[in-house]
Amino acid sequence: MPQVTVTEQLLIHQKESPMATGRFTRLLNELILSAKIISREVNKAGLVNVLGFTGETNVQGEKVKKLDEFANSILIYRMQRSGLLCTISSEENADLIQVPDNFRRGDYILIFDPLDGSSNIDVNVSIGTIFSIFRRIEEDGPVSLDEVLRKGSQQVAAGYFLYGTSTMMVYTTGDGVHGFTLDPSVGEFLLSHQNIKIPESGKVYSVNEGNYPYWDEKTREAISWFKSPSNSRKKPYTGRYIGSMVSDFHRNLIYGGIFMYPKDSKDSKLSSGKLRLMCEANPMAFIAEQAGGMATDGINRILDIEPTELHQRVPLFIGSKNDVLKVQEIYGQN
Ligand code: P6P
Repeated sequence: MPQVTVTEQLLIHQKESPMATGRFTRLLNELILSAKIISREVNKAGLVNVLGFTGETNVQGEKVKKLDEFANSILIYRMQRSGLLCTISSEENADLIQVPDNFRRGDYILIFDPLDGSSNIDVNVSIGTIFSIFRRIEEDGPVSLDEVLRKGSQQVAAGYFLYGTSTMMVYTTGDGVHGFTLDPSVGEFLLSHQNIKIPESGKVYSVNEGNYPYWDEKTREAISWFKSPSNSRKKPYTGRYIGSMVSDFHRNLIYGGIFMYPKDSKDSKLSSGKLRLMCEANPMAFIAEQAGGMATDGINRILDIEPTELHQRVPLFIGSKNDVLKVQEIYGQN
């Protein structure tokens, strides 16, 4: 099978887009280089002193691990200098990260979670970088928060890098979902999963059952359905929960299934769920829909949610279409 690199795939897509200027291709290539650097550090985390905590906490109130900080700094450093962005938002930073005046600005907006699943870093479980790209509406001048707080349906691209048994890149630009696997011997991401489609119904459900005491009745009913022998499959789904959303999502994307992080009453900060709309739910929802799946907050389509805050959280039910529809049906029942 001819080896197609992600850069070749981007150039093919660029040639097919009459308005393409090459800037978008360069933007993704800058992201790819950042991910290769992060992958190198993640894959030797056990060998050098990048484990453990920096002693700081981020805007989410979570302890920052050294690899979190490293990934965040690599992405900010490289993307600020790309000349392709007008502003950046990171899950680790409370406010927008402006492009310094001495760097050229572009018309793209980049939102990312630099290292999702970072609580798993010290135990060698897969983690990932998630990104979401918008094109600014205004032509020039300072970028307002309103220009960034856009519905997920307006993304021009979204994807993730998964630092697992191999390093993968999965992305969409609205023309299907494609997966690339890093061949470390040549340092290139090679096309390994062309036009990924998620099975309409899955066999796997992913949720943190430890939150059961904090769920409302509808949530308990929805999750119990997947565990019931009288569901539409006439047997319970298999439970799989890694605790790293990129990893859980990726398995369900390939095999079929549903990932759920409902709202719970455990912590007032998490009363709308734990996952962030802009840097986690939106990009993954774009990918899920492009692969034939669905993503809702239990009732509303994720990509239709009008953001009001940069780090707002949403309940998330994402994956195989029929499984997400079942959740929506249960929440919609009176
Ligand atoms: P819990 C990682 O911190 C993360 O944001 C997701 O990657 C993951 O799915 C979730 O939190 C795990 O949360 O509460 O089950 O440990």
